[in-house]
Amino acid sequence: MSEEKIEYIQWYPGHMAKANREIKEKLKLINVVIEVVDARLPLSSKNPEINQYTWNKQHILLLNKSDLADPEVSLEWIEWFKKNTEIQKVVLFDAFDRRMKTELVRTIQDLNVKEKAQVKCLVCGIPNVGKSTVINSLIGKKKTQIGNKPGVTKGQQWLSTPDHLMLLDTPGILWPKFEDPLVGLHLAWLGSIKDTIYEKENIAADLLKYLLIYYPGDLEALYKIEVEGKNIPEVFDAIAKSRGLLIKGGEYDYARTSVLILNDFKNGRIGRITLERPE
Ligand SMILES: Nc1nc2c(ncn2[C@@H]2O[C@H](COP(=O)(O)OP(=O)(O)OP(=O)(O)O)[C@@H](O)[C@H]2O)c(=O)[nH]1
Ligand SMILES: [Mg+2]
Repeated sequence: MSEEKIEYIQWYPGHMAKANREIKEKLKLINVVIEVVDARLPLSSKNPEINQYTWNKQHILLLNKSDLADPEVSLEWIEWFKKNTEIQKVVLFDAFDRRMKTELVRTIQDLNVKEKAQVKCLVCGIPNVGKSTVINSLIGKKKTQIGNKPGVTKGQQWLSTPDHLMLLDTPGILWPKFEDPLVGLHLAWLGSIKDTIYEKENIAADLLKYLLIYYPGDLEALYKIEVEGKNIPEVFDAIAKSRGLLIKGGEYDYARTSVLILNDFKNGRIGRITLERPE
């Protein structure tokens, strides 16, 4: 296993361009744009093209999955977005927390929009950040399909909430080119990119590199290993050994170990982790 290999990922399938066009067609109806990003990588998971939707709307940025993110770094990000962007409301959110849901409804109702009786909100963002889960939370029922992989929502759908909000659920959209290769890597970690288009061992090794720098204690606790003084291939071996992931002949099974590490991150089992910090 090489420590140096960096994978260059691009993913912009045709259905995303179509979803983008369909959102643009609906914009005239929309009062509020609720842009959902993942609090663990709030800049990489923010689609720059969404600025085209928001310039003449009320704009709420939800840093969702905050329960999986490092709480201290999340507060730094909230301050950063408030200082460096024009976004009206920047909100730390956990789609499974009812108190946060109540606060979000109040935030939406307090916005300066004309049609107060039935505020129409576009819920948008990249794949797998929790858009449909946020909608279920606002409705208080499981009305939309969710799943921890990209592309679960296939088409637009209007849904109404008991608080008289109209919410438009939309498919996750990425943008045609990630200028910075790190963005593609980050989105693979989040499960926002189809996992058949990249080499899992490289992506998992890159993730380990960051975890070893910022959260070595969490790795040690989850996998019951010691990382002190170990390089990435050695940590990989230690995890495979600890979990008994071997192939015939007694060698470590890197393929299964990679999937294990990537799934543990995606599902928040490693700990509360933020892998991107404000400068
Ligand atoms: N821990 C945690 N998990 C969440 C949260 N919100 C959503 N999830 C999980 O994230 C995964 C993706 O959720 P979805 O709501 O399907 O994401 P989406 O953005 O609608 O995804 P697409 O429709 O594929 O674009 C699911 O496994 C959810 O259970 C949250 O606040 N915290
Ligand atoms: Mg969805």
